[in-house]
Amino acid sequence: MTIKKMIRDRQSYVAVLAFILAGTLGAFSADRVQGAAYSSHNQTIIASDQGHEHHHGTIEKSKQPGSDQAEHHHGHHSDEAEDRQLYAEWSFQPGEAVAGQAIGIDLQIADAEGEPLQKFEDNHERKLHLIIVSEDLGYFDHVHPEYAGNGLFRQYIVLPAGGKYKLFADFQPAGYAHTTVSTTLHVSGEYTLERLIADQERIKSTDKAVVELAITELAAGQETELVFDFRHPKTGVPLTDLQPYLGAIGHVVIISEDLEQYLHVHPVNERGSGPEARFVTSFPDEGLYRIWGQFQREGETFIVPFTVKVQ
Ligand SMILES: [Cu+2]
Repeated sequence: MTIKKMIRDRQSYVAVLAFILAGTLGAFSADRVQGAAYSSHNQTIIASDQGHEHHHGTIEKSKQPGSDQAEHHHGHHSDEAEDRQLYAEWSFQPGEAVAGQAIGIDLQIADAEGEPLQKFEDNHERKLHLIIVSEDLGYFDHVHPEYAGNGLFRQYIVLPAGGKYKLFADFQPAGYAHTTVSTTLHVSGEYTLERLIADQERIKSTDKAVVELAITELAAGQETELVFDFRHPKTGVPLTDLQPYLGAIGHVVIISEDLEQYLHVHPVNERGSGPEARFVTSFPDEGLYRIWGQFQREGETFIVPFTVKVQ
């Protein structure tokens, strides 16, 4: 298991990380991370996995430039699934990101020899999914960078406050396994950190639905079922008019409090319209996790966040 890192150079702030998931078809996927040694500023990592809904992310601990330190945990067994290395390089413009101002994100993906990968499979109607969260998991965004060709994905974002943000990109180059890479972005500007606290009641209201989340088992390493139940926000009547969002009834992203674990989970039955949506996953370790369910109704998507404690 290894690491990751972050590097700063004169113009751009480049950080990279990656890891490998060697999954199995079972409920749990094993993952494995490999760090790449860096030299100057073009960094990278590797990744590949055969897992489907279970993506265990990893990230770097940022240290002083030059101090390579990273860590990863986790990795139960695994059939040694075929690992194909790839390199992912993040860069940000301007080099110093500022809250309230546009930040350009480039993610360049290349093969082990550094040749840009050209073709990416669609996964839920998109080639690449980019999730951005603040350090305290209070901020969440899910965007789909434009594919500019030649292995380059681009996205502009504006972040509301300063602080540390974690970015996770998941994608599948043709001929490779599904891969997740991540990095940390430091943004100048004021911010406050909220303490993450497990919900007492797993029920959230939005103007599209009142959503209740039932979880079968909150134990690390166990198969866990997440069942979202949708009611009309005014009448309380069970909703059956949920609409597909990116080809499925909903999408769930789960991130651990320490920002090390990233799970992107798709529904057991993609075609439903309510009043329930079921997802199966496995929390890799104990601790607090934030769960964001993304759904669509009346032509608009809505997000419901929950915080749970896994024993
Ligand atoms: Cu997405």
